[in-house]
Amino acid sequence: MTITITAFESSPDRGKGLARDMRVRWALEEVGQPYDVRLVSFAEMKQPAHCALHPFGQIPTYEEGGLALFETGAIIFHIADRHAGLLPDEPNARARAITWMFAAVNTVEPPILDLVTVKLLEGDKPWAEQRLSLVQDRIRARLADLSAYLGDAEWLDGAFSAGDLMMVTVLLRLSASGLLVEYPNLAAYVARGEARPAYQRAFADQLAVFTAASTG
Ligand code: GTB
Repeated sequence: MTITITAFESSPDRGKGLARDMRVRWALEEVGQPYDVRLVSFAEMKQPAHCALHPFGQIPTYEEGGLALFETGAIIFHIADRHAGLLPDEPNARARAITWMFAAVNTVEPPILDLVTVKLLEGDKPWAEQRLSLVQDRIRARLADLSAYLGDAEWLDGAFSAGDLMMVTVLLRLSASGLLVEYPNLAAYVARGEARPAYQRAFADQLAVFTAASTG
C-alpha cells in the first residue's frame, strides 16, 4: 500500500532537517518503506482538506490505504510496530524502547520547544532575557540527566531503536543553541544518528524539496 506523508512546501529552515517530517522520512528509510510526499503551503495546511487529516492544521501527516495519522510520536510508533528494524522483538526491550520515544517527546522536547518560542516569538518582550536563562537551565537539567544515563553507550538501550530516532531528532533542534556541545557524549550520540545511512537519505530528500523550489 502506498504511504504518503505531508511536508512543508517551503520550510523555514530551508530543508535542513528540522521540520518534523524528517522524523517520519528517517523512520521510513530505516525500515525500507518507499513513500510519497505531498507538499503543502502554510495556507493549505489550514484548509478543511488538510485539517481533515490533521486537526491542528500541521505537518506531517501519514496516509496508508484507509489509515490517516498525525503526531510524529504516533506515526513513528505505527511504522516501527508494523515493520522490522526500529523496535526489538523481545517484549521488555520493546517496552523500554517505546518508553524512550515518550521520554523524547514528553520530557526532553518541551523545554527545547520553549527555547524556540522565547527566541523566535518572545524576543521583543521585556522579560525575554530572564525567561531565556530559565529555559536554558531547564534544558541543561534534562541534558545533564540524559548525558549521565547514556554514559559511554552508543544508543539508549542496546541496539538503535525508534527511541533513539525520536531522541536524536529532538536534540537536533539544539544544534544552533550551543547547549548540546556542553555534553560531548550527547553531541556524539546525535552525530551517530546523523551518520546513519537512512538519516542521510531522509536528509537529502528533505533538502531536495528546498533546492527544487529555489531553482525551479
Ligand atoms: N506534536 C506535533 C508532531 O510531533 O507531529 C507537532 C507538529 C508540528 O509542530 N508541526 C509543525 C507545523 O506544522 C512543523 S514541525 N507548523 C505549522 C503550524 O503549526 O502552523 C515544527 C518545525 C517547524 C519549522 C522548523 N524550522 O524551520 O526550523 C522546525 C520545526
